[in-house]
Amino acid sequence: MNKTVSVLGSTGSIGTQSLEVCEKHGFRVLGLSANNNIDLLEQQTRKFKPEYICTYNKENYSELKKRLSDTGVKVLCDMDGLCEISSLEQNDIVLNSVVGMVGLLPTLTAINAGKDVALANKETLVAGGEIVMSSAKEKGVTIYPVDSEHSAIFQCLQGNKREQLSKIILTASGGPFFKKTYDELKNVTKADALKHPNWSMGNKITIDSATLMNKGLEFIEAKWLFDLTPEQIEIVVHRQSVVHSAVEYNDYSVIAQLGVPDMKIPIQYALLYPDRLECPTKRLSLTDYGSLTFEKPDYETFKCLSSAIKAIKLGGAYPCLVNSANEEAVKAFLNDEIKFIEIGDIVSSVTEKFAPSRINCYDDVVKADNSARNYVRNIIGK
Ligand code: MN3
Repeated sequence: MNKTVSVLGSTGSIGTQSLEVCEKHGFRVLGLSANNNIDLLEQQTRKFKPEYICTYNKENYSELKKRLSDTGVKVLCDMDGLCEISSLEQNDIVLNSVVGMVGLLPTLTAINAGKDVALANKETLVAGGEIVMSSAKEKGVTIYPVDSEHSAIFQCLQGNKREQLSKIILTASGGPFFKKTYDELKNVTKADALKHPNWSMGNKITIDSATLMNKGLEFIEAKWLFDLTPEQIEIVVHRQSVVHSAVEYNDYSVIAQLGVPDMKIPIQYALLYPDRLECPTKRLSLTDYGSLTFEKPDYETFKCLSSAIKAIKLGGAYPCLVNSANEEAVKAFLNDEIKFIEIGDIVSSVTEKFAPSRINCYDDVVKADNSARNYVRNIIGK
């Protein structure tokens, strides 16, 4: 396979797995970026020999440049560096697995440069769905979903008529606190929240899986990616994470995508589309599982989930506000400034406290993002 790929967020969980896929299929790696893990970024640079690397955190710039002075790599930093890499002419596809709102501008820059994007950054579509999808359409760029659920839906759409789709079924693992009551959640610790039953992921997304915010964000992403109404999206708790999501058509035939819970499968599909070649993972053995279960989520206890759905129904800046408030609340929880249960309380107050506003351009996203973060910092008192 002769493809040229840049991976933003290459030292994270998705980033490292993406590089495994690139290695397996002999892709040329053109650009890499990291925030703070410069040890791993250095190793990756020596192994994959990209032409450009970027540290988002400027403070690492001179150290990284010094360490790699024996190589020919061009070292960049900051948002400018991320955007330079994402718009490089030689890119066939840009895999964006940056964490948080930081990922939005590099996605928009790649799209404007006419580059296809393999998207693993949730905030891109949650905060900027309207502007991202309209620029992608305008530029004729394809956004390949990397998240397992959206990849599953994308796979179930192949060979069928999109206009004959009646709804999608988005599966959720339920996280470590499935079936717990609001009162029981009052005393859970950081260690409890960081233990995910099926997937091993970064800290931010692991907390989002525990609050079910992750599924709320995926609900919003699905709406934008597949041009659905909120009423066309059903969330089902499926503890085994084997059915990665499904699509129902007008004849009530439901097509699902299954596989072991390993992100390398959806990453590879996004990078190799439409090809299906051997993936560096395990095969699914249904008889090893024996039974698969499906249940309804508890929208009252898991307030983040209901708030995200409410936000996308209200539209405008609400999805962005809810997302940024969540990012700030999760940061505070990981810093031991608030309790687990407070994340949902804070996030759910956003749709009540903010007046409706529109998102017409990137600056509107930045404005909404700032006001939601200030709102949360005020509540916490920092
Ligand atoms: Mn997912």
